[in-house]
Amino acid sequence: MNFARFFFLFTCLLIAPLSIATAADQAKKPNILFVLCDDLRPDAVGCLGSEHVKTPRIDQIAKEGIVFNNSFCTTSLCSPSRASILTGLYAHAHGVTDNFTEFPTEMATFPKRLQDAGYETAYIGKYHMGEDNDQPRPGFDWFVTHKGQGKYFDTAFNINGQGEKVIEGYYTHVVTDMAIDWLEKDHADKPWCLMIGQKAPHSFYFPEPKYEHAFDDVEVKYPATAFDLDDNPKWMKKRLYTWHGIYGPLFDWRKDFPDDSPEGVKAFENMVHAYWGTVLSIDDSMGRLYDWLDKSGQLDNTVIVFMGDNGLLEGEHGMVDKRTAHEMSIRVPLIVRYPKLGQGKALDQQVLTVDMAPTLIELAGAKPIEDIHGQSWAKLAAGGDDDWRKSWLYYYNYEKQFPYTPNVRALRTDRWKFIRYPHGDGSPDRHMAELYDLKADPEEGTNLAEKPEHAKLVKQLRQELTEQMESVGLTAATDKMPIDQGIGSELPDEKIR
Ligand SMILES: [Ca+2]
Repeated sequence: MNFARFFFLFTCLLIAPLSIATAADQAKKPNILFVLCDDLRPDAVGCLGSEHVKTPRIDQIAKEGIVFNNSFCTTSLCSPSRASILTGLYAHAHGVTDNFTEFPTEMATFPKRLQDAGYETAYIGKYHMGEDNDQPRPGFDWFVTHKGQGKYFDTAFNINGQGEKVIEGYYTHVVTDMAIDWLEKDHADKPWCLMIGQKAPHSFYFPEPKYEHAFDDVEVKYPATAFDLDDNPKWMKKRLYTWHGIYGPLFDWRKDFPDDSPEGVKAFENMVHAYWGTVLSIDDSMGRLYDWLDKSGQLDNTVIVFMGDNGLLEGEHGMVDKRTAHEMSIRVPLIVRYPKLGQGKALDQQVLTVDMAPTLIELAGAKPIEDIHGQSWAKLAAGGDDDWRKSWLYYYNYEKQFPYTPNVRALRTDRWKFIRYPHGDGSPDRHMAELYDLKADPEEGTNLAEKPEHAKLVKQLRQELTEQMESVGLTAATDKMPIDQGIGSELPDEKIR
């Protein structure tokens, strides 16, 4: 045994008694309620910074739990990010690198590990890995989903593979009803893990009628960064007029496009109002779930996770949608309530989607998945962890179906963000790089990448990015990506919007 391995084992023995779930409290394994929202920006939640969206029930969970101030996705796209949450792996390793790839059924996931540890598991709602597949997936004893994106009203769900059946009503409440029905079943004294995949607040945004006009009086402007693109790579200006730009169709909220007139902001305002409206229903759902746990006496023995799968740009840098490495694209809300981890805390360390699987496995006392990229934040949350990561890799691969974002390889440290745009064929980068000082310039208004005084820093960050990539198995030889064919002006195929 080499010294490093000995030291690792020795350290494990030292910290084992502190671990949250030990053999002694098998009988009290916590339940897990994991609510995964779709495309939810942190600042569309009251307690996470929204001035206008009131979310008292989510705020209550945050007040009684832990708020992660710096929580990120490693790829800002629905299916890859969901697969990273389940596996603890980056997208190239689990293989779901776009929204059309089926999740590999043989892959180890945290729900499978929980099942092996005696948990009863369920998934209800939007799964969205495998566009046309609504059949049950391994790792879940109960499985309800639908094909594709689902609809805000009257979605055809498939319950345990029994066939499609339209369930009338508003999606957010329908899945909450189904979730509570499942919770009420007899679980034979087993601990349980329930994942709810909310559709909201994914485009196209349709609030339920009672919230349709909730924000009529709120003025929404394009963010200042939308008009400040001169020091950015040129692809960002090209994106302005596309499906993913603020002058484009805005998920049908603008009928005549492109429109870069000042009056055009009204369509943008309507879009944002509708997005916010869908979040209000999420808050109601969280309230019902919280109340059910409270009434059934299981509140404090349940790990409640409230999270988003990826971020969403709402006008920042002139963009809508996600995919890029900019802050609002990569930031995801993460709120966790589990009294054993503490109450009323806020953590500033950077945690990632790939950390969820190892964390929940540790909290459940289940068998770890080996060789994954994420790490459990249970110790960090319970009492701190001086060795926690200081930087990490973000990446995204160009999609020819959505040619509005280049290949992205980026490094985010606690202070800096460095973004590269590889061509895809090993030739020099396709676009100018970006560098932001996140402490001085959290909105990423000033690109410092070409400033001579930062040349040395750029070199260092470029090297650190290469090392971060290597740490997850990505080298010049193995990092395969499509050729960046540039920003397209055409609309995406109607079937995949
Ligand atoms: Ca998503």
